[in-house]
Amino acid sequence: MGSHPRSDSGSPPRTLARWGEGRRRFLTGAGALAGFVMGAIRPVRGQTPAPAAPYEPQGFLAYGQPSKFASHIVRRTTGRPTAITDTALMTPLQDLDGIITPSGLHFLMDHTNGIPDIDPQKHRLMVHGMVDRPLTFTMEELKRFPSVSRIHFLECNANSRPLRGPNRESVQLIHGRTSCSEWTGVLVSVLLNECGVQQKASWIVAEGGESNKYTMSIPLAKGLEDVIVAYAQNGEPIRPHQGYPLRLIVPGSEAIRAVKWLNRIHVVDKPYMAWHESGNNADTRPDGKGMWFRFELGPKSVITRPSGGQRLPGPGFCEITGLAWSGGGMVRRVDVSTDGGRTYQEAELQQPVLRHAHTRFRFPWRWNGEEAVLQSRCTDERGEVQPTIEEAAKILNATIDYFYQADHFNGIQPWRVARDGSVTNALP
Ligand SMILES: Nc1nc2c(c(=O)[nH]1)N[C@H]1C(S)=C(S)[C@@H](COP(=O)(O)O)O[C@H]1N2
Ligand SMILES: [Mo]
Repeated sequence: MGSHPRSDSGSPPRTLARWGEGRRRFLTGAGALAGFVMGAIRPVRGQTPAPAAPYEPQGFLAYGQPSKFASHIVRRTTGRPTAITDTALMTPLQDLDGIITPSGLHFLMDHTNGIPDIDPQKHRLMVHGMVDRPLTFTMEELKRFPSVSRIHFLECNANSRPLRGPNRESVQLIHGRTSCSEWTGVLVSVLLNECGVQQKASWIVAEGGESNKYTMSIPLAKGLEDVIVAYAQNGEPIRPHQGYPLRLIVPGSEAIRAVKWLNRIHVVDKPYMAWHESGNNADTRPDGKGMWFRFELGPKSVITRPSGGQRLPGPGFCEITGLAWSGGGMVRRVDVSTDGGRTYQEAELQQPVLRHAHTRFRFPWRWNGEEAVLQSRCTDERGEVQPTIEEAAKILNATIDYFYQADHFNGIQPWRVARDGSVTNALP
């Protein structure tokens, strides 16, 4: 520790240019080896491609950036925030592969007037209320506890609404309020064990560090089951927009519960009706009762490629792929239809399939050049099946034009492939 090989040897730090040279030499060597093994791709003298111009400014090496040719892959907004939301940026699901959303593309929903700029040295998490020993933790103290790293999706209650009107053509702008990350932190159960929860406690109330004290109630049983006080996302500290330095992750639950900039857990014996939660619990069920404190998201899936706004270059093989998830646990199967739901066939699931995580599905398809309607249907480990648009409307007591009022919408999304290869939202 402390010694620095470059200053010991007295040689100057290697420059970007030198690093580039070294790397090109290495690749030439590897290329030659591959040519030997593969036979067919042995480079012929005079035909090797000219070396590419040096990559970008040195500044990019401190923290890597995507290729400038991938600069179109960004979060986007419909430009019309929901009533109590100041910022709504959606994940470009159509441009992503696998199940992990890069942190810089994680969707963003804030009910704040700006992102709090929190110094982790000064940040504290207070756990108090119906406990034997109220405690306050620094970030350093939290990191001394046994940690977990788990892959979980977040999905905003307001995702996938409305399905009609302008800006409803791409999977990003309709369904992009969901993302999936590896979250690292301490289980709430570990912290509560430290504090000693009292017999009569039944809820926890979590509070965020913004000026408006964003507050959410969560059943104690869920808190003890699998809720995480997370400090890292995809291997690095959680980013400021996602809750730096601390946020709650409530697996399988509507993301509104995942309190960012977490600074307080209050152990209580009844839920609060805090301002942010009451505003988001206003839907009514078909029997006319209010749908208070729905947490769990239903089984859901969407085809991300091909999807709205894309174009197939021509008939022939075309893999259909997308994401499935469920608040009910693991995805058990995904079925894909290429005829608007008349017939379905089972898709392949990318392994491992994880609880409360996005699950990638793939389906081999040969497009014959005729009009086709592509859609997917998720079944979760409890056997619950993703509803059609019409079924979802019934469950949520919403007319199809009225989805804007319906949270937790998980109806099946159809995409129409026209004969010219263009893909559009197939909802009328
Ligand atoms: N402190 C705080 N936590 C919050 C919010 C907020 O405004 N403040 N928004 C919630 C909502 S509605 C959603 S959908 C998720 C979004 O998380 P993300 O912005 O990291 O995607 O955070 C939730 N947690
Ligand atoms: Mo949300």
